[in-house]
Amino acid sequence: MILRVIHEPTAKASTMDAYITGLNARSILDSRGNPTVEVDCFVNGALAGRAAVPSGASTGSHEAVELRDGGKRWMGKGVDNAVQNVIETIQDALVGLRVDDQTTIDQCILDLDDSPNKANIGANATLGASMACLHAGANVHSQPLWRYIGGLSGGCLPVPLMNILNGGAHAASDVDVQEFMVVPHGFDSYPEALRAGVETYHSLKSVLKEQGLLGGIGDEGGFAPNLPSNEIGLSLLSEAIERAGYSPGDELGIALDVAAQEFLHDDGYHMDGEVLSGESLVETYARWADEHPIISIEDPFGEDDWNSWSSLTREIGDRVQIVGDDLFVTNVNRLSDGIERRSANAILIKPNQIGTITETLECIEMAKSNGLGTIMSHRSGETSDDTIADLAVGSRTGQIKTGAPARSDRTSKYNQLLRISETCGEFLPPF
Ligand code: 2PG
Ligand code: MG
Repeated sequence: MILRVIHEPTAKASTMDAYITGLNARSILDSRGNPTVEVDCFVNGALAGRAAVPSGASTGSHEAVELRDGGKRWMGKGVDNAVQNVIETIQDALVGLRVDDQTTIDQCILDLDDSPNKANIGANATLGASMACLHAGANVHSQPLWRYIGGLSGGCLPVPLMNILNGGAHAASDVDVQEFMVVPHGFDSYPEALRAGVETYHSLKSVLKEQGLLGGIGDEGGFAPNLPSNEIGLSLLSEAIERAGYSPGDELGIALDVAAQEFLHDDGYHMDGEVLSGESLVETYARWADEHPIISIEDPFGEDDWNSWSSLTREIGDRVQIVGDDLFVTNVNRLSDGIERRSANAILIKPNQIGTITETLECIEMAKSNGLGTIMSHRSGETSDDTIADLAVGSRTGQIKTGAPARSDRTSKYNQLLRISETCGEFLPPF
């Protein structure tokens, strides 16, 4: 038992003159070595908030647009135009606004781009500015970010969905399923849950080593072996959970992100060397859920295959969380369609899919008020920015997925949640 002195701000800094006086932006590197946008927000001439934007690999086509420069420099992935848009256009619009009025800040950003998907300014520019202002707002109120976001509702630590075996677009292996995650839901606190997930990660390493399967690491820090079939990945996870001394199902469950859009072709879903229809994939998932401790399946079908989604949710939605990522893209319009069609019973929340904090929070609110589960999420390309940890706690999503417990782009989020757990004890896994 560690006894510690709690250092929480007691006096409130003066917020009388908390106005944005400037923004700065630059291109920095993300975890895959690609450029991404970082933004600074100045209040009264002093740096008050900083944020960096993540980037996906298996991106949904309905996501807000990530502005890339194209051409030869940085293999076309430069973000100089997005940086320029922050420094000129967005800064012009925000200087003079109260930094703690996030709704107005985000509305002013939205007013700058009349395209339906932020294609003119770039969602990487808008999210960088929006998040930097959010940090600055918390700072001028001398509040931890999660508390600033949570307000009177306080905060709740999320259960981590830890991606310990990587496949699909995140690995150079033959595994079709993108993410095999362990979910330590049978524990009393976030730190204990995290420890169980970390121990399982290390156990998986020894299981893979024994079977001669230990090779590279995927983009999110998980192991990335070639496997005879996708289902073997499920068995390996259960073995790792048991090897770590835990009970699969009772203490740690398995969550998948199939990212099926990545292997959907004109003739059907290409999985395990076969071409499957949506209907036969429904049967496959139902069988997997019967035979393995699966508690959550994300993106089981393509982003516009609405009927297969509804069919799976009808079939196993009473016992398995069915999560829309590419399907909903953190967009309230796509989400309300899905609610009407009963396509899923949970949503993945990625701030950069939509491009501002206010829209992200609105989407969480819509999901919750319609009884859907909510999972805050990183992207496969990340930085050390840990904003999503505080967002998950303050907006009480209940779940977070942020990769393996390895590589500092992933552990920065898990570690921030450890810090938050020193003052926020609520932990209510939804499983
Ligand atoms: C996903 C994410 C994060 P990417 O599909 O859920 O794990 O991957 O950022 O590549 O879209
Ligand atoms: Mg996904």
